[in-house]
Amino acid sequence: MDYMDSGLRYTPKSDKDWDNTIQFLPASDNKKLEKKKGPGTVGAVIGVVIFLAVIALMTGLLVWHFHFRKDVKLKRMYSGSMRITNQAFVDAYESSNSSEFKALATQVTSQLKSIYSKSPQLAKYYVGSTVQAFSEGSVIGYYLSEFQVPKGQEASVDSAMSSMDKLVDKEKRIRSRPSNSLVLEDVRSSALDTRLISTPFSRVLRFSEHTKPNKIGQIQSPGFPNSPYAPNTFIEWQLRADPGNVIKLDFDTMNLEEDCSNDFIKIYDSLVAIESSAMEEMCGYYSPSQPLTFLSSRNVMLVTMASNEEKNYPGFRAKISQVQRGSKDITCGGKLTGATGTFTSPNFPSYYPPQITCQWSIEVSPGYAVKVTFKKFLLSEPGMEDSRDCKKDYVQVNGKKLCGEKPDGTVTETSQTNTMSVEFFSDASYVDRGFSATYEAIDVKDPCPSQFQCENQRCIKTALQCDGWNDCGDMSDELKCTCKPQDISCKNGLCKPMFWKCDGVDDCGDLTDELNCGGCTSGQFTCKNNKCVSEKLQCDGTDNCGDGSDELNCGRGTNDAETVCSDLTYRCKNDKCISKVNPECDGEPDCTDGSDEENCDCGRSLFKTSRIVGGENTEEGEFPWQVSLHVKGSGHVCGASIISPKWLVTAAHCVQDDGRTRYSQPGTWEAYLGLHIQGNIGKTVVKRNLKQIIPHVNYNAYTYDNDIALMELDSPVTYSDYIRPICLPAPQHDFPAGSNVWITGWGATREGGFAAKVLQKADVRIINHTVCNTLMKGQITSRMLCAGVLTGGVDACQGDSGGPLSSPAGSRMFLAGVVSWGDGCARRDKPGIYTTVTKFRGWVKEKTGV
Ligand code: 4AZ
Repeated sequence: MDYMDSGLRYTPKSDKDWDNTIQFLPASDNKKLEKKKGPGTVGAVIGVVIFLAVIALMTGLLVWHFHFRKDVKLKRMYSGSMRITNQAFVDAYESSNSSEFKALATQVTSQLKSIYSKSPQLAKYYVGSTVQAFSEGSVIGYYLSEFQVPKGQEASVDSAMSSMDKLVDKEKRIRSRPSNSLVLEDVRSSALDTRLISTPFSRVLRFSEHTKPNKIGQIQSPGFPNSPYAPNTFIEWQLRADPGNVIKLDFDTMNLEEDCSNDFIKIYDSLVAIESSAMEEMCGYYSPSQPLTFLSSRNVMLVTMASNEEKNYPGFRAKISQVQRGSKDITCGGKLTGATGTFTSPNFPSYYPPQITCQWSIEVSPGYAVKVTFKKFLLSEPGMEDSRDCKKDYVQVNGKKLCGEKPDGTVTETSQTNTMSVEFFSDASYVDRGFSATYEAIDVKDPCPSQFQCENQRCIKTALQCDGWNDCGDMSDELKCTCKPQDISCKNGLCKPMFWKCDGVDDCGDLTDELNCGGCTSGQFTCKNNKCVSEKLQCDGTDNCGDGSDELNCGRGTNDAETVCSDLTYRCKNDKCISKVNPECDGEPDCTDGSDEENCDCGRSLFKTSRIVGGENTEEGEFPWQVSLHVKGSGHVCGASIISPKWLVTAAHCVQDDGRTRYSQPGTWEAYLGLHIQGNIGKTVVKRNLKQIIPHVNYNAYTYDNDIALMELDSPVTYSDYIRPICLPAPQHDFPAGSNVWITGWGATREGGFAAKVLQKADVRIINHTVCNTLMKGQITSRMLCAGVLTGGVDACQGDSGGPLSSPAGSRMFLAGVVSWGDGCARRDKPGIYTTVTKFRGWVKEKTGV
């Protein structure tokens, strides 16, 4: 049968089938294919040689397969804990050198082996276990188990380990137990943090401490505070307290590398690093102004610290003490009566302990209802940020569960009767700062007496309703408004203050407030000076507006059309003017002499930029032109910007003498370039003394007019990834109202607050000059520029002065302003005021040549 013709295909099933089905194609010339008869001995020798070669090859393969080839196996470590209920704790168990410890540890390891042997997945790969510690209750054992798992099998081993409790049950049932075997309960285990296995630590240190009643002990990273912590080091501190106590760990310094995948501290409610008992992981810098204390649920705690090769920071220091269970730090709940009151999660504003349950019963006078407002609400766990079902830590009010992180004061709950029950629950892993709440008795019929009641049940002053601000937090005070005559009536029903009209910012959200600005009719062009001219006169070569704005952006093709010079046009080196707005360093040669693309090695950083008050940490090198100006011996005082290898721009008010310090003298200062974190003077940082300071002669110390100064470094710096200049804008550079700009600095993170350690950035918008002058009661000169967020909350503050207001254009940043002054920080309707750099472009050139 011809298989091809029949359309069938044959799939061999066995070697035997092959034999039966092999067919040879008929040779076209049988003669040619016939074996030639040759000399017999030569053929035999060749045959023997080939045979021997095949045998040698097969032997080699067998030796390689059985002797050298190894399956790729991965070391997998699990940490765990178990309660041994038929043993009583003796003090000797605290020391791993004691014979008592060793005897019990041997029993635990042999029992673990027996447990693992009940699981086919585990038995195959099990290597061994070590007992790490014992603690009270009856006896709790902490262990590490090692497995060698073939690649790809990790998940099956993880899953078998996660059901350890079932294996323990199985063992209990199957085994004809010897009378002295251990009775185990609460057996828990989880894979050890991979960072601890994959990193080859060059040093591993272990400390143990038993706290004493009424005594405060201390733990700290080695070398603290004199030297940074060592690289590639893993350290653990096993902390114990007397039975009936819990451990309090109180950090006074916490300053590690920002990236937790490199250096981190992890705290456990256990004596081994078991994920299900992890309380918190920390890295980066924590401000000492915020308390940072942790409480364990029992009398043990483990603190671990790991560092990698690079970037070692000062480290940490923490006090350790024991707190009796039942003392006021850790108790919570109870009966609350009276018309108003407050209550908080235990240890607030620091972290609540794991495994705690609290219940408050609030009762107010009959006829009234209970209203609870959470002023602070921080109950987040890693990975649970978006969770709505509150499976981990939660607060339950009137049967409704609340969890996660909520903006201050936005969570309010009201009861139907004069009683309310509030429960708080924290599970075994991860803790947060918790909550603070107030309660009050309210009249159900009039829950917000003489106030406006928001949909989220908050009460706000009636005057705040329909004022343009979202005071309720849910916008309910700004909906269904009949606007006052002095307000803008947005099409979407919102009312906004009239002074926001035509400020370049879409305040209504539907652009109503930015329509018809300038009042020109259709067919007319609105000039920068608000004059109206016919659209036909645009780009006709004549300045019809009177300010040249109708002759801007008239270029066609690559080279922008040269035009009549005005205050708004860009002047090339050859004194020809072009109409393109902001042509400098935009990558396109616009001047016929190419001068608009000269000196353009500026304004670029390693990073694309995607709290200062309301800001966030910058990446290292994100704002490489930012400089920290230190007064020698007293630290950071002002910011500055690099404009060339030798020159910095700062604020004139930073360099004014006062009674005690001669700020005007170069010798007073040192400039830190390439700095990211105050105090961390790494390899990327360059410190320079100053050669001269040139404040603007017209600086007015009363009005802050002309608040700009230049600083010459004593020697030029070499640019690096962390040190680069910002672009100086041409005098005509346009920074339109509403455009986004960046403020950066190490200044205070709230009005009257502490300075930031890590360089902060915040995104704000340029505010219309007229609007700003109204808001700032006529104090804004043409040498000042306003930027901020009028709803408040984001601003430069004390210590940011002199630093840059960086404006993105294409892939570069231009120095739009110098941080100068403001009415407080981040206040509503009070923007930050900056020195307008464009007004001083000629002065900078004259003084520095840049
Ligand atoms: C200052 O004192 C300062 N909110 C800087 C900026 C602002 C306020 C104060 C703007 O350096």
